[in-house]
Amino acid sequence: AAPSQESYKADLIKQSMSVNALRFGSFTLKSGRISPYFFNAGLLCTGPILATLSTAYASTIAQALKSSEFPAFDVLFGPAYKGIPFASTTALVLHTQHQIPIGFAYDRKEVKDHGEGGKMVGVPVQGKRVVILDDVMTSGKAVRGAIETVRQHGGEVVGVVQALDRQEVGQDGFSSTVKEIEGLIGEGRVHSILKMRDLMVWLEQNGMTEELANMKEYWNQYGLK
Ligand code: OMP
Repeated sequence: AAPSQESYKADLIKQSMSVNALRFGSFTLKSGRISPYFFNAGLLCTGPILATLSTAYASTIAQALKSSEFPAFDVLFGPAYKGIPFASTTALVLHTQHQIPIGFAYDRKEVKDHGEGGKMVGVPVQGKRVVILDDVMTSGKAVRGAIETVRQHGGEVVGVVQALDRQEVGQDGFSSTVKEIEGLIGEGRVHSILKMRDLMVWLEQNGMTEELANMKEYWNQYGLK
């Protein structure tokens, strides 16, 4: 049976910290904001961590299907590069733990002009319902690119699942990135394994008071109102 939500969230936080994929300190983001934490999914690269992460992605997707927030879909799309291994292992876990049979696909950053050619690899998305698997969303720039790629190849994007939702307001200081993306693909169609709030709960439960204080300060400035 699939593990409960709370256990896979705590497992993912602990294991991410153990390989420095989740760090607390001071980091400058793409947006220029100075963040007290940073999540680098590119370091989630051991067998045990892939097992935890894919189980968590698969459980998040299975719940979204169960609640009907995601419709039944055909293809899981993992944008290059970080999305590629995660989409493949998540497709595997959806099959082994949830009996949900889906294909997976990914794109190339460089278009191939020989051999089979093209930008897409894996199960064709043409005429298919597609869920995009993402790592972190801040301004939504990366995920907007992935939505565009799937649409250009004739697929319908029916969901986005991300590892971490930073729950930040956009550059205008009001809008939420998740709401903006849901404006493109439908309400309730963006789900995440972890939210910034989950990290704060974990810090509190584990007595990391200084890190928690910095997180609260950042939340007051850039968190969803
Ligand atoms: P957007 O494209 O602005 O949504 O930002 C997502 C990207 O920001 C990720 O793909 C990373 O390149 C980077 N990022 C992280 O990986 N982890 C973080 O905790 C924060 C960021 C970021 O720079 O905002």
